[in-house]
Amino acid sequence: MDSKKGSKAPGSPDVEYFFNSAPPLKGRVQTSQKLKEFVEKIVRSSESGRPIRVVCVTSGGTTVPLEQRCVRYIDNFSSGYRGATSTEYSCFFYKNGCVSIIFSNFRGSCQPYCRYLPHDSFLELFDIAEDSTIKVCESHDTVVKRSIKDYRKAVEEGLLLKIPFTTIFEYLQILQMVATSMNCLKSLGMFYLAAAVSDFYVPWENMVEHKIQSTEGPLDMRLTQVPKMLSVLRKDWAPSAFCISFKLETDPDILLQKADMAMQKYSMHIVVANELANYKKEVTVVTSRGKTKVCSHGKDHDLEAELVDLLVDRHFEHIKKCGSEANGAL
Ligand code: 9Z3
Repeated sequence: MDSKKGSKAPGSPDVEYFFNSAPPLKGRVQTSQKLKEFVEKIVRSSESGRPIRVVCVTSGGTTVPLEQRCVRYIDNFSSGYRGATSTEYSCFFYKNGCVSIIFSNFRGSCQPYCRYLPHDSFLELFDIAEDSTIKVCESHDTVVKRSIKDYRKAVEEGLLLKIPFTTIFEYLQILQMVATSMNCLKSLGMFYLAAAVSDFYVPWENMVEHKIQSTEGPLDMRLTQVPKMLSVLRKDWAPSAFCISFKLETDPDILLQKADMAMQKYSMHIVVANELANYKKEVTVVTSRGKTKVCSHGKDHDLEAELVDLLVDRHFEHIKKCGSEANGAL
C-alpha cells in the first residue's frame, strides 16, 4: 500500500520508529494517572510491611488497522480466556491481598470472574418478575452472585486495574506505560504476556486515510514487522521484573525450539509454549532449567490453575534471588 505522505518504515524492525509514528494513544493522560495511583497505593502498602506483588497480565488479540479511518483490520483468534482465567488464579495463588493485577486486555475479550456466566446470551441470565422488576434466573443465581462478589472485592480492594486496548499501536503503548510504571517495584513485578500480539502491521503514515476502494482492483499491501518489544521490556522498561511470555505455533515440530530461542533471544525468565491444536489442554513451561508439561485434567479443569501455581513459585524464587534489591526497591 503506498503512503499518502510518501515516507516508508525502515527496512528493519525499529522500536523508536514504531512509537514515533504510532497514532497518539487516546486517554493517555487518564490511563497514566490511574496507573500512577494504582502503583503508588501498592508501594505505600508495601512500605507498611506487606510486600505486594504486581502482575501485568496481557490478554486477547491485537488488531492491525488497514485504513486510518478504520473499516478493515487484520486480527487473530485469541479469546482472552487464558489471560482472564490466569488473573483469577493469580489472585488465588498469591493469596488475596498480596498481589495486585494490571489486566490489559483486548476490548470485548474474556474478563476475569465472568467465565462461569453464559457466553451465548447475556439476556439468558435474567427474568422479569411479576412486579416487572428484573431478577437473575434461579439457575444462574449462585454463579452470578459469586462472580459479582469476587469481581467487586478485587476492584474495591485495589487488586485489579483493567486497561483495555484494541490495536497493536494501543497494545504496545500501554505495555510500555505499564512496564515503566512498574519498574519501581523491581523484582516484585511480573509480566504474564498471554496476549496474541500481531507480528506485522501497516505503519500509520503508510496507511491510506479513507476506506480502500474495491474498484481499484486486487489489493497489494506490504506489512512491516512489528519490532520485538520483549527485549526492550527486559532491558529498559522493567529490567528486574519477572517475565513470562507465550509462544504459539501450529507446527509441533518447531514449537519447543522456537520457545527456547525466544527465551534466550529476549532474556525471558519463562516461555510458555503452546500449540494451536491443543492449547487449552496442554502447555509446556520452558525455563533454562528444563521443560515441564502442564495439562488440563478434564472439561471442567483449567490448566491455568497448575500453570499459575507453578509460575507464582518461580516468581517467589526470583524475588528471593534478587533479595536485597527488592527490599531496596520500596
Ligand atoms: C498464547 O500463546 C496464548 O496462550 C493464547 C491463548 C493466545 C493461545 P486464548 O486467549 O488463547 O485463551 O483464546 N499467546 C501468544 C502470545 C504471542 O503472541 N507471543 C508472541 C509469539 O508467539 C511473542 S510475544 O511470537
